[in-house]
Amino acid sequence: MNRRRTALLSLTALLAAGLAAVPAGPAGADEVERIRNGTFDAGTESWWTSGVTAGPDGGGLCADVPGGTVNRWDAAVGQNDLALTEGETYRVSFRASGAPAGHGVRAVVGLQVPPYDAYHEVVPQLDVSGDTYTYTFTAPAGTAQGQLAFQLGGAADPWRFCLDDVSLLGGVPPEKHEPDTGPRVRVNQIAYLPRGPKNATLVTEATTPLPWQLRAASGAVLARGRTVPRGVDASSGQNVHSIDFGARRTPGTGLTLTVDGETSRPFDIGTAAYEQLSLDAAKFYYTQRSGTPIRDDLRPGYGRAAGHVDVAPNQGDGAVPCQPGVCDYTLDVTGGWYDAGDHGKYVVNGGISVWQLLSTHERALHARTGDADRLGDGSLALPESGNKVPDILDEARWELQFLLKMQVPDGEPLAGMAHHKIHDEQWTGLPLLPSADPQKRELHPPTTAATLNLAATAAQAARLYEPYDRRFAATALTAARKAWAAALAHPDVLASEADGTGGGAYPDGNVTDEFYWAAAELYLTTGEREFKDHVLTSPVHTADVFGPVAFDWASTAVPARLDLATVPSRLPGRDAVRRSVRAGADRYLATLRAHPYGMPYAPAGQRYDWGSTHQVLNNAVVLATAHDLTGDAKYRDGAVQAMDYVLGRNALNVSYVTGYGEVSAQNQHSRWYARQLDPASPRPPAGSLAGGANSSIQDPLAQEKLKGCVGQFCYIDDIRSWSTNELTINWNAALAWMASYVADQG
Ligand code: 9MR
Repeated sequence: MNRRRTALLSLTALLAAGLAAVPAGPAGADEVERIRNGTFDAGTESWWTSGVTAGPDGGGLCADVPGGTVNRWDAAVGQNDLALTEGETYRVSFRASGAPAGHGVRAVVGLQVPPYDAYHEVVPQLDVSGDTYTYTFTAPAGTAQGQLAFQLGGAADPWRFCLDDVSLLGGVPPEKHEPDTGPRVRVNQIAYLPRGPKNATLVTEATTPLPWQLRAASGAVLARGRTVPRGVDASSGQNVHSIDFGARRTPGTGLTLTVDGETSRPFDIGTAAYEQLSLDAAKFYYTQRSGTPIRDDLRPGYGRAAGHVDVAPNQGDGAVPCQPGVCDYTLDVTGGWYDAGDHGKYVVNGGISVWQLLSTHERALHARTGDADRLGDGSLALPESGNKVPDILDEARWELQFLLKMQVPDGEPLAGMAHHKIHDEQWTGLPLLPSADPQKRELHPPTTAATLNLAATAAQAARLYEPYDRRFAATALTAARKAWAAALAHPDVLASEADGTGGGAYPDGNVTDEFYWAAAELYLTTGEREFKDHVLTSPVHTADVFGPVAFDWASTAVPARLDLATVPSRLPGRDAVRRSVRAGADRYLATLRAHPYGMPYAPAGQRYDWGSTHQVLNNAVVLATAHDLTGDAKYRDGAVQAMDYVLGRNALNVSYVTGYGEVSAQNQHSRWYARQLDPASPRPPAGSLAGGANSSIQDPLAQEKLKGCVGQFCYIDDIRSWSTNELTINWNAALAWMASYVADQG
């Protein structure tokens, strides 16, 4: 299932720290300079210019950049025919200034020929006096047609750019990555519930119990105890102890744990943070919307033009053709959410995301501790707020309407099926606003998996929107039935693993679980015999589906099982379904109890999955559902404790949720939350979940910095690391579900 994105244009930029002015040192023995005439001693020889008036000035080169160009590449200076070797590390450095101050220059090393892949890019802001900029990167591919370009276009007014001392040194040593993991006492940096479990992990060489103190912000000791040595933790390679301070129930803020000479990052005992997190995690979706302007009054700092409406340079999603040879019609597939940090829209991932947001609402309707007002009308500051429909349903509908548009129209051979995905013909670079994407958009072939995702979510929608909009509910149910019939007629049309240019492949070789899921949702909505029979005769119905990873976009048996267990129905044998959920939860509980970091996640060989943070959360969803079903506090305590890992109780001492915790992920891979690359771009909004540790480290940055990493350590908070640090609609859905659940336990 590993997706390669080698042609990605997003192998980019450096941390703000890397922007410091560092003089380029002399070349060492094996270091080879690739730039010719980098000091401009021979005038402009070897350099080209485009869209600017440029010439030698003050020992360097200066360019007068016209105002009013659209794209960065409309005005540029550069050098071609640089030989780059795959896997070799390069240090690129240059001195640059800009007048007036504040203009950004996109300095990019990449291909001078199509598809113009960027191997490394940065957009530093220039000032008038000038600075030296130095970055290190490893070339993901080799070429004799490498280019270093300084792109200057896109400004409204003319400005002047000056450049000197340009160097591209090959054969430099890769930069060693030493994560700053802070104090060795690892806590949930947000909050522990007053009546919930309270656990922490200490990294230490000590092998005997150590005394700990829980302290108030004032320094006063509130509680004391002794650690429990746990030996070497396989998921991190660290020797650790665990700390249990669950006896302390009094709410407080700014608390710390002190042990072994170290003091933890601060945390609260309270519920308020989870109430906020349940909102922020769900608010994430509005700024992922395609096809509509994002209102700055609703999301200050995040307003932007509509993406992929038919306004240049977008080619728009209003009439999208298929890939050549796939179909001869076009579809209006505007709307929906962008999947992640890319501009693609994928039905299978949209499906699981919609299901989990709808389930956040549906759980609140049925669970003892559920509070459906939490995400009710007016809660999420949406354009639709105030329409008397719960905001969470308004948000999910934005994607549902897109999913419906992906259905093959009547009269076509595959009528009723759903196209797998729609995205750019080629990968684009970062940063790039959705409205600035110039690529051609294409529909990819329909698949059985996408069709069943449509059937499942549209069927679920039919029962949940019924009280608010009967017409929409009826439309959804009709589409779901049609999709179901089309999937039965075409039961094994699979997505190609090779279809990963310009967007993710999302291949899934087994759709038995998708059939089961769609049948379950159709049955729960209609009660009809055909769907009941399919559920009862599916091998998935009685299979052990609670593996190390409970569910994700490709594994949808558990979503079906959870809904069959919790949504009222007359399904024969429903008790056995409920017992199976409980048995699954018992397993995650056992994993959690054996884990010194308290996670219900221990993949074989500690090989962390792509998006492991959401896998931890989805396993916790099973625990939470067992609690909803049985009322047994041990399941609640397990579910709640799983949040600790995501919020800071981990080997890296980082909260994977932006804006939550003293140190949190800030640089997730995204084309429009690209602050790390461009100071004019925002960071991801508060409540954005990073994918987290991924043992397969598919991107070149992670391959360079994290080589040989163990489990939890396979993560880096860098925008270039798309395999460990992206943000996505399906991962945030797991966070939204769990944050709501935890808030309900207050
Ligand atoms: O999260 C997805 C992972 O499970 C798959 O193995 C991989 C290959 O298809 O794709 C991941 O999803 C990415 C998608 O393909 C494109 N948009 C960004 C997604 C997160 O990286």
